[in-house]
Parts: sequence; C-alpha cells; structure tokens
Amino acid sequence: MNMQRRTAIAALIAAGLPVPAALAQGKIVLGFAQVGAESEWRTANTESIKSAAKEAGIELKFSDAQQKQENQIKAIRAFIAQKVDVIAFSPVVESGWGTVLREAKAAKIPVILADRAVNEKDDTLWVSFMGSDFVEEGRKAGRWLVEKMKGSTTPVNIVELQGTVGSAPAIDRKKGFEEIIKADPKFKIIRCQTGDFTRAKGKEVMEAFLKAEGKKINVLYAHNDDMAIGAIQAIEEAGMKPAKDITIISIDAVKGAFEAMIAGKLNVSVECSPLLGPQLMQAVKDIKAGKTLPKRIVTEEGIFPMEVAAKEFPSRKY
Ligand code: GYE
Repeated sequence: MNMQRRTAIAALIAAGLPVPAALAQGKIVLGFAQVGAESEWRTANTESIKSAAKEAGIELKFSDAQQKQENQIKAIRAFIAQKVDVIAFSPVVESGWGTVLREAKAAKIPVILADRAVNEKDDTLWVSFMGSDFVEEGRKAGRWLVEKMKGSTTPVNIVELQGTVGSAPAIDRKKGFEEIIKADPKFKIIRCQTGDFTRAKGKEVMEAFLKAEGKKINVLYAHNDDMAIGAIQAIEEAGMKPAKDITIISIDAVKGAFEAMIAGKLNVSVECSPLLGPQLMQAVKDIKAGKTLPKRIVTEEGIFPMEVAAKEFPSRKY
C-alpha cells in the first residue's frame, strides 16, 4: 500500500468516516464526463469505456451530460470535489473550458481529453488528447466525392448536415471537406445546417433542405451516420431514391451505416472509431505509474464505400 493511500485511509478512520471501497482496494478512480447518448457512435464509445474500465480494474465514475456543456462542467467539478485520480471527458463544444480545467489543475488532478479537443491556448491544462483526426475524415469524404464525380463538368449541388454547433468534429469535418472540394468550382455547398448529430434532427433538417431545393440537390454530406440515416428517411418520404437520386456521404461507419449501404441507400461512410476505452484505461494507468504520455494520440481509421459493405459487415465491432 502506498503512503498516500495509507494516510488517506488512516485519516478517514480517525475521523470516524467510512472508507470508500475503491480506496480500501487501492483502485484507481477515473471520472468520465460523457457528451450524451446522441448517436450510435456515442453509445459504442460509452460501452467501450465502461467495459474497458471493468477489465482494467479501474473504478469508473460516469456522467452523461445530455449534450449540455453546463452539465459536463458540473460533473467535472463533482469529480474534483470527490478527488478522483484522473478526469477524462469528451468536450461537447470546443470553447469555454479554461476555468474548470484550471480548477482541475489546481487540485492536481490530471485531465485526458477523449475523442474531442478543446480550444484553449494553455495546453498544460490536459495531459493528452486521444481521438480521431476529424479534418482528415472531412478530407477523405471530399476526396471520395471528387473521385466519384471525376470527368463530369456539370455543377454538383451539395447540402451539408453539420454536427453539433461549435464541436470539434463539426468544425473540422467541414474544414477538411471544403479544403478538398474547393479545388473544383463545380462543387457548391448550397445549404448547410446543424442536425446536432442525431437521427431526428437529421431527418427534420433534410426535410427542410428538400422543401427549399428539391431536385436541385445532388449530394448530401452528413457529419455522422445517424444524421444521414435520418435524412435517408426524409428523402424516401419525398419520393426520391437515396444513394441514387442523391449521393450520400457520411462519417463514423457504425453498423447502422453498413446496413444502409448494404440496402443500397448510403454511398459511403468514413470510419471514425469510438473504441477508445482500452487506450484510455492504459493512459490512466500510465499516468498513475508516473509515465509521460504523448500529447496527442491519433486513432487510425479507413473509409468504406457501399461496394465493400457486405464483405466488411461481419467484422465490424460497432
Ligand atoms: O462522429 C458523432 C458523435 O465526437 C467523433 O460525436 C464524435 C462524434 C461522432 O455523436 O456520431
């Protein structure tokens, strides 16, 4: 038993207070402030974190912020008050984290950014940021479209379903995609609106796009599969054929996207892996063992067009 733990247990006993099980067992305690349960991706991410914590013998305090930054900030403050060993969170939006991160730093609790980045100049406020390269995902989506429309000179009208306003994946996936398509003026984004990464909103916004632009729409670029799946419903209800009348590109490559591709309703999905749990638990253990972590850990991922969907489907893990 290390000194710190022994002293903490002795202090609790002397004060006549109960000794928490995790402390008695010498378990590492991790506080995780999750975004919510907005998408299939997020559900798989939560499941990965919970099962990896169990496997690693790490006590997990898990909080679901229901896509509200104020709830995430509250959860982080609660973790600080509970003196957890490490705090990890997936910031719903990029900005507005300085104050609470400084509070964690003052309390000497290391912070890991999981999945999404923050927009803060002082990078000593977190130990490591692990997750995907969202700009590159946007580029992959763009490159696929450029290749698909190669040789054609007619204008390509694109509608874009953005992720949560101000979130790292929404900002970066837009940026990467635009960076690629701007090379050819035939590509035009004619409408762009947020669907908040959910199926319901994706459907609703696509309905509005269809009402406003109708048959002018050639391509839908959705920042995640859930919004694309919602939009597919809207397209079908409008009497059009998804993936044929409108080319559909999305991101995540969750099972629902594979099902849509196999059914011939989605053209392509760029992979974004939610399986961050094992990596996160390893990082938590490394921090506690005094190791220095890389400031940035990037997830490796691919891209899946509908032609390979049936073959790939059985080996998909989320
Ligand atoms: O693409 C989307 C989710 O942050 C990478 O959040 C994540 C994104 C993911 O809700 O489906």
